[in-house]
Amino acid sequence: MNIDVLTLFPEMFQGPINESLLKKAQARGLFSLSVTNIRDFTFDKHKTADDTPYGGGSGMVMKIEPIAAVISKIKNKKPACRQAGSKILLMCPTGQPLTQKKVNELAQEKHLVLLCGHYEGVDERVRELVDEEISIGDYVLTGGEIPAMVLIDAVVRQIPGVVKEKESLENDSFYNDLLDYPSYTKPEEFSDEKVPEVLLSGNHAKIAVWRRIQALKETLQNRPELLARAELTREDNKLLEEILKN
Ligand code: 4GO
Repeated sequence: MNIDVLTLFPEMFQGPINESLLKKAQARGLFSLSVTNIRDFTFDKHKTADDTPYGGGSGMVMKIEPIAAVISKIKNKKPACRQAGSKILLMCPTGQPLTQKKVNELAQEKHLVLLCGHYEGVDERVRELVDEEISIGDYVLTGGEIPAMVLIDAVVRQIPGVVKEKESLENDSFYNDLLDYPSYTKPEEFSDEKVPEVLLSGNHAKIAVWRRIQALKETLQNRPELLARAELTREDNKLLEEILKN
Protein backbone atom coordinates (compact mmCIF):
# COMPACT_ATOMS: atom_id res chain seq x y z
CA MET A 1 0.00 0.00 0.00
CA ASN A 2 1.10 3.55 -0.77
CA ILE A 3 0.06 6.36 1.57
CA ASP A 4 0.34 10.07 0.75
CA VAL A 5 -0.02 12.54 3.61
CA LEU A 6 -0.77 16.20 2.85
CA THR A 7 0.04 18.50 5.76
CA LEU A 8 1.45 21.89 6.79
CA PHE A 9 3.57 20.09 9.43
CA PRO A 10 5.48 17.27 7.70
CA GLU A 11 8.00 16.98 10.56
CA MET A 12 5.26 15.63 12.81
CA PHE A 13 5.37 12.37 10.82
CA GLN A 14 9.06 11.74 11.47
CA GLY A 15 8.57 10.06 14.85
CA PRO A 16 5.70 7.59 15.20
CA ILE A 17 5.69 6.18 11.66
CA ASN A 18 9.41 5.48 11.70
CA GLU A 19 9.52 3.30 14.81
CA SER A 20 8.66 -0.26 15.72
CA LEU A 21 6.35 -2.32 13.49
CA LEU A 22 5.63 0.55 11.10
CA LYS A 23 9.34 1.03 10.50
CA LYS A 24 9.79 -2.68 9.81
CA ALA A 25 6.76 -2.75 7.53
CA GLN A 26 8.26 0.07 5.45
CA ALA A 27 11.69 -1.57 5.37
CA ARG A 28 10.08 -4.80 4.14
CA GLY A 29 8.21 -2.91 1.41
CA LEU A 30 4.76 -3.71 2.83
CA PHE A 31 3.79 -0.06 2.65
CA SER A 32 5.36 3.24 1.66
CA LEU A 33 4.66 6.70 2.98
CA SER A 34 5.26 10.03 1.32
CA VAL A 35 4.60 13.25 3.18
CA THR A 36 3.99 16.44 1.19
CA ASN A 37 4.03 19.95 2.61
CA ILE A 38 0.93 21.80 1.41
CA ARG A 39 2.89 25.05 1.80
CA ASP A 40 5.05 24.03 -1.19
CA PHE A 41 1.91 24.47 -3.30
CA THR A 42 1.20 28.08 -2.35
CA PHE A 43 1.94 30.59 -5.08
CA ASP A 44 2.33 33.99 -3.37
CA LYS A 45 5.64 35.23 -2.01
CA HIS A 46 4.51 34.88 1.62
CA LYS A 47 3.51 31.23 1.04
CA THR A 48 0.05 31.85 2.49
CA ALA A 49 -1.73 28.59 3.34
CA ASP A 50 -4.48 30.09 5.53
CA ASP A 51 -6.58 33.22 5.75
CA THR A 52 -9.33 34.86 7.84
CA PRO A 53 -12.87 33.47 7.60
CA TYR A 54 -15.52 35.16 5.46
CA GLY A 55 -18.28 36.48 7.69
CA GLY A 56 -15.84 37.15 10.49
CA GLY A 57 -14.99 35.16 13.59
CA SER A 58 -11.85 33.95 15.22
CA GLY A 59 -9.07 31.77 13.87
CA MET A 60 -7.75 31.02 10.43
CA VAL A 61 -9.11 28.84 7.65
CA MET A 62 -6.89 26.81 5.32
CA LYS A 63 -7.08 28.03 1.74
CA ILE A 64 -8.48 25.74 -0.94
CA GLU A 65 -6.10 26.48 -3.87
CA PRO A 66 -2.90 24.93 -2.42
CA ILE A 67 -4.86 21.83 -1.40
CA ALA A 68 -6.45 21.57 -4.85
CA ALA A 69 -3.00 21.98 -6.43
CA VAL A 70 -1.34 19.24 -4.37
CA ILE A 71 -4.22 16.80 -4.92
CA SER A 72 -4.14 17.52 -8.63
CA LYS A 73 -0.39 16.85 -8.74
CA ILE A 74 -0.76 13.53 -6.93
CA LYS A 75 -3.55 12.48 -9.28
CA ASN A 76 -1.46 13.34 -12.35
CA LYS A 77 1.70 11.72 -11.04
CA LYS A 78 -0.02 8.55 -9.92
CA PRO A 79 -2.62 7.45 -12.45
CA ALA A 80 -3.53 4.65 -9.98
CA CYS A 81 -5.06 7.40 -7.90
CA ARG A 82 -7.88 7.90 -10.39
CA GLN A 83 -8.73 4.19 -10.50
CA ALA A 84 -10.33 1.83 -8.05
CA GLY A 85 -8.15 1.08 -5.06
CA SER A 86 -7.43 4.70 -4.22
CA LYS A 87 -9.15 7.00 -1.74
CA ILE A 88 -8.68 10.61 -0.68
CA LEU A 89 -9.61 11.09 2.97
CA LEU A 90 -10.02 14.27 5.00
CA MET A 91 -9.28 13.92 8.71
CA CYS A 92 -11.93 16.00 10.49
CA PRO A 93 -14.05 15.82 13.65
CA THR A 94 -17.28 15.92 11.62
CA GLY A 95 -16.37 12.84 9.55
CA GLN A 96 -17.49 9.21 9.72
CA PRO A 97 -16.13 7.43 12.80
CA LEU A 98 -12.99 5.35 12.32
CA THR A 99 -14.01 1.90 13.57
CA GLN A 100 -12.17 -1.43 13.17
CA LYS A 101 -14.64 -2.22 10.36
CA LYS A 102 -13.71 1.01 8.55
CA VAL A 103 -9.99 0.30 9.16
CA ASN A 104 -10.32 -3.17 7.59
CA GLU A 105 -12.12 -1.66 4.57
CA LEU A 106 -9.39 0.95 4.09
CA ALA A 107 -6.69 -1.74 4.40
CA GLN A 108 -7.99 -3.20 1.10
CA GLU A 109 -7.06 -0.03 -0.84
CA LYS A 110 -3.82 0.24 -2.81
CA HIS A 111 -3.40 3.96 -2.25
CA LEU A 112 -4.64 6.35 0.41
CA VAL A 113 -4.28 10.13 0.44
CA LEU A 114 -4.73 11.64 3.91
CA LEU A 115 -5.44 15.35 4.02
CA CYS A 116 -4.70 16.97 7.39
CA GLY A 117 -6.39 20.27 8.20
CA HIS A 118 -4.97 22.62 10.80
CA TYR A 119 -6.01 25.85 12.61
CA GLU A 120 -9.80 26.33 12.73
CA GLY A 121 -10.50 24.24 9.68
CA VAL A 122 -10.35 23.99 5.92
CA ASP A 123 -12.41 25.95 3.36
CA GLU A 124 -15.67 24.01 2.98
CA ARG A 125 -15.08 23.53 -0.77
CA VAL A 126 -12.50 20.87 0.17
CA ARG A 127 -15.41 18.42 0.40
CA GLU A 128 -15.60 18.36 -3.39
CA LEU A 129 -11.99 17.17 -3.55
CA VAL A 130 -12.15 14.22 -1.13
CA ASP A 131 -13.86 10.82 -1.23
CA GLU A 132 -14.51 10.49 2.49
CA GLU A 133 -14.25 12.42 5.73
CA ILE A 134 -12.98 10.45 8.71
CA SER A 135 -12.98 11.21 12.46
CA ILE A 136 -11.01 9.27 15.06
CA GLY A 137 -13.39 10.26 17.87
CA ASP A 138 -15.71 12.87 19.33
CA TYR A 139 -13.17 15.49 20.29
CA VAL A 140 -11.44 18.37 18.54
CA LEU A 141 -7.66 18.49 18.01
CA THR A 142 -5.41 21.26 16.73
CA GLY A 143 -4.86 19.41 13.50
CA GLY A 144 -5.60 16.29 11.45
CA GLU A 145 -1.99 15.04 11.73
CA ILE A 146 -2.42 12.87 14.83
CA PRO A 147 -5.69 11.39 13.46
CA ALA A 148 -3.82 10.59 10.21
CA MET A 149 -1.11 8.80 12.22
CA VAL A 150 -3.76 6.86 14.13
CA LEU A 151 -5.37 5.82 10.84
CA ILE A 152 -2.02 4.82 9.30
CA ASP A 153 -1.11 2.70 12.34
CA ALA A 154 -4.48 0.94 12.43
CA VAL A 155 -4.61 0.33 8.65
CA VAL A 156 -0.99 -0.80 8.22
CA ARG A 157 -1.46 -3.27 11.07
CA GLN A 158 -4.06 -5.04 8.91
CA ILE A 159 -1.78 -5.42 5.87
CA PRO A 160 -0.88 -9.13 5.60
CA GLY A 161 2.60 -9.77 6.99
CA VAL A 162 2.88 -6.65 9.17
CA VAL A 163 1.72 -8.39 12.34
CA LYS A 164 3.42 -11.80 12.42
CA GLU A 165 0.58 -14.14 13.27
CA LYS A 166 -2.85 -13.88 11.72
CA GLU A 167 -4.16 -15.30 14.98
CA SER A 168 -2.93 -12.22 16.77
CA LEU A 169 -5.26 -10.03 14.65
CA GLU A 170 -8.18 -12.39 15.18
CA ASN A 171 -7.81 -12.14 18.95
CA ASP A 172 -7.73 -8.34 18.85
CA SER A 173 -10.30 -6.27 20.65
CA PHE A 174 -13.16 -5.33 18.24
CA TYR A 175 -12.26 -8.11 15.75
CA ASN A 176 -15.53 -9.84 16.56
CA ASP A 177 -17.13 -7.04 18.56
CA LEU A 178 -15.63 -8.41 21.78
CA LEU A 179 -12.84 -6.90 23.83
CA ASP A 180 -9.60 -8.88 24.11
CA TYR A 181 -8.89 -11.31 26.97
CA PRO A 182 -6.16 -10.37 29.50
CA SER A 183 -2.56 -11.46 28.92
CA TYR A 184 0.23 -12.29 31.38
CA THR A 185 3.94 -12.99 31.10
CA LYS A 186 6.72 -13.80 33.60
CA PRO A 187 6.98 -13.52 36.59
CA GLU A 188 4.30 -15.87 37.90
CA GLU A 189 3.83 -13.67 40.95
CA PHE A 190 4.13 -9.91 41.24
CA SER A 191 3.13 -7.80 44.27
CA ASP A 192 1.09 -10.69 45.68
CA GLU A 193 -0.80 -11.01 42.42
CA LYS A 194 -0.54 -14.40 40.76
CA VAL A 195 -1.04 -15.32 37.13
CA PRO A 196 -4.37 -17.18 36.88
CA GLU A 197 -3.75 -20.90 37.56
CA VAL A 198 -5.48 -22.08 34.37
CA LEU A 199 -2.89 -20.32 32.16
CA LEU A 200 -0.13 -22.46 33.73
CA SER A 201 -2.12 -25.69 33.36
CA GLY A 202 -1.12 -26.47 29.77
CA ASN A 203 -4.73 -27.49 29.11
CA HIS A 204 -5.43 -25.65 25.86
CA ALA A 205 -9.15 -26.35 25.76
CA LYS A 206 -9.59 -25.05 29.30
CA ILE A 207 -7.46 -22.00 28.51
CA ALA A 208 -9.58 -21.21 25.45
CA VAL A 209 -12.80 -21.34 27.50
CA TRP A 210 -11.26 -19.19 30.26
CA ARG A 211 -10.15 -16.59 27.71
CA ARG A 212 -13.58 -16.50 26.10
CA ILE A 213 -15.20 -15.97 29.51
CA GLN A 214 -12.75 -13.14 30.29
CA ALA A 215 -13.42 -11.49 26.91
CA LEU A 216 -17.18 -11.69 27.53
CA LYS A 217 -16.80 -10.35 31.09
CA GLU A 218 -14.58 -7.49 29.99
CA THR A 219 -16.99 -6.51 27.22
CA LEU A 220 -20.01 -6.74 29.51
CA GLN A 221 -18.31 -4.54 32.08
CA ASN A 222 -16.66 -1.89 29.89
CA ARG A 223 -18.56 -1.89 26.58
CA PRO A 224 -21.96 -3.58 27.00
CA GLU A 225 -23.25 -1.97 23.79
CA LEU A 226 -20.76 -4.08 21.80
CA LEU A 227 -22.35 -7.31 23.02
CA ALA A 228 -25.65 -6.41 21.35
CA ARG A 229 -24.08 -6.68 17.89
CA ALA A 230 -21.47 -9.38 18.62
CA GLU A 231 -22.08 -12.72 16.92
CA LEU A 232 -22.34 -14.99 19.95
CA THR A 233 -22.49 -18.78 19.78
CA ARG A 234 -24.84 -20.85 21.95
CA GLU A 235 -21.82 -21.65 24.12
CA ASP A 236 -21.11 -17.89 24.49
CA ASN A 237 -24.69 -17.25 25.58
CA LYS A 238 -24.42 -20.02 28.16
CA LEU A 239 -21.19 -18.52 29.49
CA LEU A 240 -22.83 -15.09 29.62
CA GLU A 241 -25.76 -16.46 31.62
CA GLU A 242 -23.26 -17.90 34.12
CA ILE A 243 -21.41 -14.56 34.30
CA LEU A 244 -24.65 -12.66 34.90
CA LYS A 245 -25.69 -15.08 37.69
CA ASN A 246 -22.53 -14.37 39.66
C1 4GO B 1 -9.70 15.52 13.23
C2 4GO B 1 -9.18 16.78 12.99
C3 4GO B 1 -10.26 16.20 15.43
C4 4GO B 1 -10.26 15.22 14.45
C5 4GO B 1 -9.25 17.72 13.99
C6 4GO B 1 -10.83 13.89 14.74
N1 4GO B 1 -9.76 17.40 15.21
N2 4GO B 1 -11.64 13.77 15.78
N3 4GO B 1 -8.82 19.02 13.85
O1 4GO B 1 -10.57 12.96 14.01
C7 4GO B 1 -9.59 20.98 11.00
C8 4GO B 1 -8.76 21.89 11.83
C9 4GO B 1 -9.73 19.70 11.71
C10 4GO B 1 -8.18 21.08 12.92
C11 4GO B 1 -8.55 19.66 12.64
